[in-house]
Amino acid sequence: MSDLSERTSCDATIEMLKKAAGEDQSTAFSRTEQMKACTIGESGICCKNCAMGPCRLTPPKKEGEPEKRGICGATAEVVAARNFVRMIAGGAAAHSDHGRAVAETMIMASKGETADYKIKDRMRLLEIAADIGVEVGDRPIEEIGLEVGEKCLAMFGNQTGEIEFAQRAPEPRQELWRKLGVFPRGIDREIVEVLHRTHIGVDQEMENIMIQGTRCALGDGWGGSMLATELQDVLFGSPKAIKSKINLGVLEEDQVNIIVHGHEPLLSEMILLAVQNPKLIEKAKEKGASGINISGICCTANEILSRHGIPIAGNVLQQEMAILTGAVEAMVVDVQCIYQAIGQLSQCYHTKVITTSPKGKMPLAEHLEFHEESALETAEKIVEMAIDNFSNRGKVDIPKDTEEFIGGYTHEYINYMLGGRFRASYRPLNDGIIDGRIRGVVGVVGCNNPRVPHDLIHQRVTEELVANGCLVVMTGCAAQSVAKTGLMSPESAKDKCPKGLYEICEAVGIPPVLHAGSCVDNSRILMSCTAMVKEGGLGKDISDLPVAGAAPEWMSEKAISIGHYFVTSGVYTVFGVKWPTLGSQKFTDFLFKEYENIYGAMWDFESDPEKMVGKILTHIDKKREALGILGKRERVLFDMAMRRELEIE
Ligand code: SF4
Ligand code: MSK
Repeated sequence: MSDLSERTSCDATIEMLKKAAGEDQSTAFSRTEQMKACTIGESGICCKNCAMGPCRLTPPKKEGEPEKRGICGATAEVVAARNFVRMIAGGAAAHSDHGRAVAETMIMASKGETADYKIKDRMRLLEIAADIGVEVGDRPIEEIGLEVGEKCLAMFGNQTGEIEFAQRAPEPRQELWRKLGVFPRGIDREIVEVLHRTHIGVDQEMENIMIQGTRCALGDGWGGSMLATELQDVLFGSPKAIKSKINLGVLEEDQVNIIVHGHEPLLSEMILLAVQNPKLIEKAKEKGASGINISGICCTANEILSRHGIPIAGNVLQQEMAILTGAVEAMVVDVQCIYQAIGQLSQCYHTKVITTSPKGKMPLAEHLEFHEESALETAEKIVEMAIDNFSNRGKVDIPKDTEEFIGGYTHEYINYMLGGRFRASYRPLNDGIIDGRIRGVVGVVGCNNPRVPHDLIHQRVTEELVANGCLVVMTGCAAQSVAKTGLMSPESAKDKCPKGLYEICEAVGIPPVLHAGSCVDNSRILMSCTAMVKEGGLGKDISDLPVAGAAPEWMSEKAISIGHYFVTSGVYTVFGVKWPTLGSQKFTDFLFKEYENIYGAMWDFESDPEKMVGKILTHIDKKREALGILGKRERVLFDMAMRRELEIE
């Protein structure tokens, strides 16, 4: 493989990549070098929606040459739009099906059909009930929980009307969605309609295709993802700022190591309970281990971090690295972002990969199906399997690297931190933005992608945003990349921020980069933007705020869905790595330029991290100027020297 320091900024990952090379194992990093991306496919102009194709609509090579059309006559912009909205539908389906599982569990818990799940955060439930029109009165909590659960489940199947959670958005945004005909009706309906409209011979106008793409994405952000986040808070407790640590060094050499990986906390919460069972701890000791150690990968990690402070072993590109340590007895997976490669890799080490969802099986893994009625029992069986596997360990190589950080910043918790318990309010944040101490707020989210240096792009973008006075809110694997830098510790504010941002961080006791949770928790960022608008002084709609979104290392369809609901909710959003519509200039211009006239926000693409920050700051300053709060300010260019000795202005 090429120089490993150019592939990742994570030393633990480099150590494991060297081990993989020495033991002749392939990883996503090495396979990336062998698999060249198809340039026509990656630019969005290959259509395989029917068996007359695939049709590859490459642009004309010479001026005057006619544009290529598909066999059905489809133009490049229509093919690019169809492919793009199918990505949105894939992402929305993944997030929303996760939400459906949580709603179903909530109903079961409220009916007493499962002893393992209970309503944990009553206050949160009452707030949600009020928001979606469920009467509270003096009804028993389970009755309220049941009605809230049923109403949330109905949001999937509604054929008409409006998804209630979307009615939380600022009024002008809702009015715009109604005027444009993009207000989401039912989560499932919008996904199905994307698939229908993009079938051969249906919707042949890019603008109209995007109406449905937008309705589908909004059904994710303000529907499926939002209800997943909200009901998880009710069932497992709302996150609060909590200290933890990250990287492969969280694995323990003398303990049974269990990694939970995937997305839904329904499973990982039960594994957490199971590892506390004294009988199982005793059994682990009988097998020669000193205890049982649990850690997470990907968004499952973010879920149990935010609520319990459980350490994170790594992000999506580290799932193979964890197995390569030889120290993982079981990697327990459910859905999304689980590489099929870990089944194969586990055959060469002792790790048991255990699939648990009927929706996600894998060759060379053991399948132990997880059902809500017997959740804890299954979790205990899984823990026992891991304990039994401890004696099968071979050589163990655990990298030493770990970094401490603080996670658990929800929209509600930020509100509380800013204003205090009895006067929770976004006022200090809005005032900080108005008086220029905070330049703007940026949500940096999304995955890792081995096509770009792992972690490094996230870290560069975030460091420079902070150095330029922006408060950064992060989710997903992006948050895990930056947790490794120390920027998620309050102490970092002194060395990394300009004076104004530092003063606010210090007064409130927050780091300049806030870990806000998992991919579905991007809905928390929508609620934070809404709260900023409602607090006043920064315009009337989300599109007036000096805020932006970015996904510098994205790879999944979910990221496209997230980006699209950010943009159409009014947040300028820029993606890195590659952009999946570049084969059609017309469609790309529609998203990158025309969207600003329609939604007050647009998509953008920039693979260079420094230029990405430049675009974000330009956008934020444009919004500040429109609000009449633009102070003169030079951009801090974040070079290597600065990285070494950034001082307070
Ligand atoms: Fe080709 Fe049209 Fe079929 Fe797509 S739908 S594969 S463009 S013929
Ligand atoms: S896990 S969707 S790689 S963020 Fe949510 Fe990470 Fe992206 Fe999966």
